[in-house]
Amino acid sequence: MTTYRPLAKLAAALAGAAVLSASLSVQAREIAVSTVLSDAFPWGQAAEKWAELVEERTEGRITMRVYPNSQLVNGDQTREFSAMRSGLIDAAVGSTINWSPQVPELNLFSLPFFLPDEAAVDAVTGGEAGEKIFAAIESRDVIPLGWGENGFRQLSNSRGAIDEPQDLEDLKIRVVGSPLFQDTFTALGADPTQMSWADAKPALTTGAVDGQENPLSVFDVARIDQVGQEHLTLWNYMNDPLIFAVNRRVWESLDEGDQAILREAAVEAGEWEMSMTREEESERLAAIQERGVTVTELSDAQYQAFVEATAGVHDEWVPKIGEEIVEAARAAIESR
Ligand code: X2X
Repeated sequence: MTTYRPLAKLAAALAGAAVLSASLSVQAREIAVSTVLSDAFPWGQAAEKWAELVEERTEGRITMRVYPNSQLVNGDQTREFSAMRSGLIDAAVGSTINWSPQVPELNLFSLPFFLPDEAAVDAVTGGEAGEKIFAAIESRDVIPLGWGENGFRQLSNSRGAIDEPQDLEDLKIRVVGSPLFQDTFTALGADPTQMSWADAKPALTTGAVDGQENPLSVFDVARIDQVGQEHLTLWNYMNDPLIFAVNRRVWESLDEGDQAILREAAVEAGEWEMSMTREEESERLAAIQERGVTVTELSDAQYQAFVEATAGVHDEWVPKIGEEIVEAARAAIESR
């Protein structure tokens, strides 16, 4: 019997090596996905959904690990696109606002009072303008795969109800670090201050700023009412779509099958997140009102006064966005 022992050992060693090499060959490829908001928010949930679908459909070959709170860019959300372009981060579910300093075409969505409703947003993202915007992103070494939605942005402040541009006079408003926002709030007579989301809540808490603008889901989940923001104006002045995207080199390292899985999963995760976000809007508004926040809605005439006050922002920004994209978007909105 003893003569068999070395053989048995050898067999065991070989079996062990086989198991080891099999496990190495199926070792998961990891892709780092950046987001600004965590999965407490629909935005972070969109990224998690993407990761879940990809993991499932690649049978664990690809793991997409989500890094929320802009941590891969040290909190500086307006550097997310450059970091993805250079390959410092592999992928992101990002906001059109945060990427607009590097992709001027994305300012389309931030043009004040340009997109009147959800159908308009869908007509733009789903049509020729959306294709041109995806081409603009791709020309900068990032592959866009699908759309999601942070939502229509509403205005809050600690001072009083706002229903006309004059009410914004000299109010310090926290805005994202994107130049168009500086122009919009300056045109409205406010005093805009650019800062990251990470700095926004502390600035609201100390009263360093009087107001901010964000979608209802963000106001609700981040409990912006708890930092003195008692007045909320529903003015739907712009929509902030999200884009699922991957760095070009990472994309090209995947085979066609996995590329298709990533793309389809992004489209599905985006559709799932958008319909959830839209359905939840009215409940969120009710919850915000129950916490004692005064909600102001605008009459047509009041809305028009804001449109007129910001008309100059369009004159300034349409050429930077590109006339063709703006025209394609306008046509899509009209025929929605
Ligand atoms: O910073 C913001 O306001 C946020 C969270 O909405 C974005 O990242 C655009």
